[in-house]
Amino acid sequence: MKIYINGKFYDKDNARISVFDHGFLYGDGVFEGIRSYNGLVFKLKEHIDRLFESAHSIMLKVPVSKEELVKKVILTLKENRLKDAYIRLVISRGEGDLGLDPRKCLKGPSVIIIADKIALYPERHYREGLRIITVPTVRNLPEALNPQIKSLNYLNNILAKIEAQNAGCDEAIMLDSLGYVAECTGDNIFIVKRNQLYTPPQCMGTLRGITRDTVLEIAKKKKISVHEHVITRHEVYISDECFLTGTAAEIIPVVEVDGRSIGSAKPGKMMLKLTKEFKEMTKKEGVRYSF
Ligand code: PXG
Repeated sequence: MKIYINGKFYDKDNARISVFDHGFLYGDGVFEGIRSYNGLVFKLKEHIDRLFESAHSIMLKVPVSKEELVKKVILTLKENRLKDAYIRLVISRGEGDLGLDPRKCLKGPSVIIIADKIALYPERHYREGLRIITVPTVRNLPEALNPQIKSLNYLNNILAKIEAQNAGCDEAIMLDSLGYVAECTGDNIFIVKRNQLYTPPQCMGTLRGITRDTVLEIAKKKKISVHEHVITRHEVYISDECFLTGTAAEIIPVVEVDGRSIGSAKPGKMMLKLTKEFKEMTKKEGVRYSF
C-alpha cells in the first residue's frame, strides 16, 4: 500500500506524521471518506467541495487547490492499482507545539490520502437488516461543533457507537439536543411512511451526507415525495421502512429500533428500489481513471 503524504508516496510502514501534529493532539483537522467503483470515483467533486467547506469553517487553509487534490486522489488510486476503493482524505492542522494555538503549526497543514480496499458491512446486514438503538449521547450542538464539519474529532460519534455496542446493537441513533432524530454515527437516516420518504433536515445535528443527497436525487427522479423535516423516535417506530445511508454502507436496511420491529421487519420495497438505482448510478457516474 502506498500512502500520499504532502506530495510524496510512502509504504504503509513508513507513512508517518509527527506526534506534534495537531490532528493527533487535538483532532484539529478535517476529512472525507470517498468511494470508487470499478475505476469511477463516485461524487468526487461533492466530497472535495465538502472537505473545503469543513476546512474553511475551521480556518484551515488546504495547501493545494481543489483541482490538484482531485489529481492527487486519482494518482493515489493508480499508485495502489485499486479499481474499487475506499479513499480517506485527511487535512490536518500540521505540526505545532503542545498548545492549542494553531498559529504555532508553522509548517502548515498536512495532506494525507489513503486508498484501501473497501471493508464492506457483512452481506447478512443487507439481507436481514440492522438492529439499532437510540443512545444517550446526543449529537454535537451545531452552535458548539457543527456536525456539518467533518472534523478529525469524532469522539461524539464514537461514544454513541460504544453505547450501541454495549447494548448488543449494530448502530446508534443519535438525537439532537431537542430530542429529535439526528443521524447515526457514520450514516444518515431515512424512514418511509405511506410510500413517502422522510429524513431529518441538515440544520440541527445532521451531516449533509453525500449518499443522503444522492438518495434525494434518485427520489426526485422517480417522483417519490420527500420530506426533509424533523423526525421523532415515535415516527421511526411506526414507519413502514427505515434505512441508513453513507459512503461506506451505501443504503442499508434497519429492521428494529429500540426493540420495536419496523414495518415487516425485512428490507423494504422503497429501500430496494433506491438501492437498485443507486448501484446503477455508481456504474455510470464519476471521475474515470485507469492504470
Ligand atoms: N453522518 C455522519 C456523522 C458521517 O460521518 C455520514 C453521515 C454519511 O455521509 P456520506 O457523505 O458518506 O453519505 C457520515 C459519513 C465509515 C465512516 O467508516 C463514515 C463517515 C465517517 C467516518 C467513517 O463508515 N462519514
